[in-house]
Amino acid sequence: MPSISVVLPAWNEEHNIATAIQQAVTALEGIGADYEIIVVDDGSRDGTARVVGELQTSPDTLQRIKCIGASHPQLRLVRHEVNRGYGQALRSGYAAAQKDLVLIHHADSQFDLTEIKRFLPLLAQADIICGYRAQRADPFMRKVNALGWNMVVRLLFGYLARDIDCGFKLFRREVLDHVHLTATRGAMIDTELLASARARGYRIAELPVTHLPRLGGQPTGAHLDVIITSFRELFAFRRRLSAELASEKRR
Ligand SMILES: Nc1nc2c(ncn2[C@@H]2O[C@H](COP(=O)(O)OP(=O)(O)O)[C@@H](O)[C@H]2O)c(=O)[nH]1
Ligand SMILES: [Mg+2]
Repeated sequence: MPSISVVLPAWNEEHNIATAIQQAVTALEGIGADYEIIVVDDGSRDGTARVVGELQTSPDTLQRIKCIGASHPQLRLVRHEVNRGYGQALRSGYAAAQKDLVLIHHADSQFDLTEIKRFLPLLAQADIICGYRAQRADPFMRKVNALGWNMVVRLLFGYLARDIDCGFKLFRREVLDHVHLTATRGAMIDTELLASARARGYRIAELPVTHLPRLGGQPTGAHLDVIITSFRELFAFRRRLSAELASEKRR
């Protein structure tokens, strides 16, 4: 039975979060997993945490989440008092994860989580399974940004994956014990995970995933300050990774 922590970062997603949780429940029950869903409320100013709290206390709302409030609840909420950014939201979720595998899920439901079925067999040959959006359902400028980012990452780290920031990833939790994640806002977190893990010998596999338009609300990943932070962190990480590997070699 797969044992999976779903990490679900959410920032002002009160209209989407219940659907996203329900989708995770359906997908994980569909594969008979032992699972937990960790919602990281990243300083939302809307009712995101309230909706999760309601789902935790009234199991009827989500009929299939059964042991809410018990000693081993499946739906967990981690809160940031103020917004800290996508990278830190994922890091908080990773720190809370207790199962053998970690699955990233987004609150805007741009992925079809039932495709997790196709990820599991790849664990025989890899430690990190990275989806790629064969047909990306995002605005044109967003795709251009992504192309540029992927090219820069490839220049700095070599080939890691075709769609580095794809939000549909599954990996062994033990990978987190061997990498040092520092990303704050923006896209760096995925590069940091993949490059750090590969440098320590972890294997990456890829497969195409369906990508759907955002369920509602606004994406914020392409704001200028987020892009600038991402590049600044990326170059600093390139230098730090070399230093980390050199010091590990000396030990
Ligand atoms: N962009 C962004 N997303 C966040 C943040 N904190 C948590 N999230 C969540 O991360 C997920 C991905 O965000 P989204 O804006 O849809 O990114 P995109 O799909 O790459 O455009 C969503 O579930 C957000 O609610 C944050 O500070 N910025
Ligand atoms: Mg999105």
